[in-house]
Amino acid sequence: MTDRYAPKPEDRFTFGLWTVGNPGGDPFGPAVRPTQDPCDLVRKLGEIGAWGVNLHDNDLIPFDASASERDTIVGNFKAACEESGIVVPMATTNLFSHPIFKDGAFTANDPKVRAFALRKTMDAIDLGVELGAKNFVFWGGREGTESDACRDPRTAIQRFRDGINFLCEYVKDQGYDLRFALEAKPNEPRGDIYFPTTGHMLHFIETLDHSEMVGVNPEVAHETMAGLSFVHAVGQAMEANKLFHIDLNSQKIGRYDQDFRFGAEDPKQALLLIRLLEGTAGGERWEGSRHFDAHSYRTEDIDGVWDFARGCMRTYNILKERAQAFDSDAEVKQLTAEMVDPAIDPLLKDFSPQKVEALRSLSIDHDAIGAAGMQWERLDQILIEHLLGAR
Ligand code: GCO
Ligand code: MN
Ligand code: MN
Repeated sequence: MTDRYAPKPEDRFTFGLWTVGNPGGDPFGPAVRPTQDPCDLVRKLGEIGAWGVNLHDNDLIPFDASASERDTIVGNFKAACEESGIVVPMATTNLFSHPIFKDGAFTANDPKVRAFALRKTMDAIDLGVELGAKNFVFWGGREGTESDACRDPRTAIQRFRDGINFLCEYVKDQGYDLRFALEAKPNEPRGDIYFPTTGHMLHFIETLDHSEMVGVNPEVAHETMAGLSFVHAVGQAMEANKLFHIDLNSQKIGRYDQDFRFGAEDPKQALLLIRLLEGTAGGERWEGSRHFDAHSYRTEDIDGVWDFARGCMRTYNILKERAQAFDSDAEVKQLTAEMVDPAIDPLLKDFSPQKVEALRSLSIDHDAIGAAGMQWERLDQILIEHLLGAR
């Protein structure tokens, strides 16, 4: 029997080397799983039906590797990807582990740190392009503070802008076909991180020299940590044509960055997100990678890691089917049908003094409208019943 939820290449599921390779260490205890070889991870990802793998430079190449060591590692990795039919759609750079970055990379006060960050990122861009990546993610994990006495936040923003502008020019100068995706997070590992939400990033992007090359990489857990709606953040990014990449996982509100298996904590929100990405409620399907930036519970061994990875993809496909069922439900269509009023709609945009007059002379029974129920209780119950497989 064929499994209708089995992942297929066209589903575009990707995992980071750092996700399925996460050995389970946390601030209170060491690793509980062995370190896995990146080539073995890629082979296994191919076996379980993923489409691609993403990486930080140092997930593959040790921080202090020589040029010839680097080339050997990259050669073996490319061979493993080809053999497994796995692509590398996204790459990034680790600007948070080495102590040189303890007070930030592009925003650090010391110009030598900022120079080192630019150099390391250019090398990581070269690596990503060599592996075929079309998106390069910036997650400024250390770009923040514990004490804001150390730096004017305006200076931090200007330094970050200088860095991204420089790197956009580098990509153009090399003739690379590569876009940047900026990832926001409110805190952790810093007390506060600059540009804490996707909305902050969307504004910052518009201040760049080459804003057309730069979009966002929103993450479920990060927006949820800030107590915000991920669906709204992704919707705003899509509406602005700035959704370049996405980090899927799950998270309880008010906790540390949990990076749980996709859909584990928030199946209803996950379903609403999939409606947007797949376009089941209207609008075009978003064609980017469905990237899982999550990791297995610390309780698991290596087999548990693959249960985790299969679970992310399977839950996505089950929820996609549920979203399609919800949006083809006749009652849902009727409840959500767009209200059109050809006499009023043209008055609501494109100001003119005549429209002001027309708006003022409209007869609107505010009490009757205010008294009518919206039926969103009914709609949400139908959503829940589709989610639970009862409809
Ligand atoms: C985190 C982040 C990272 C980034 C990754 C790629 O909270 O640790 O989500 O996992 O996404 O560094 O840029
Ligand atoms: Mn992330
Ligand atoms: Mn995260």
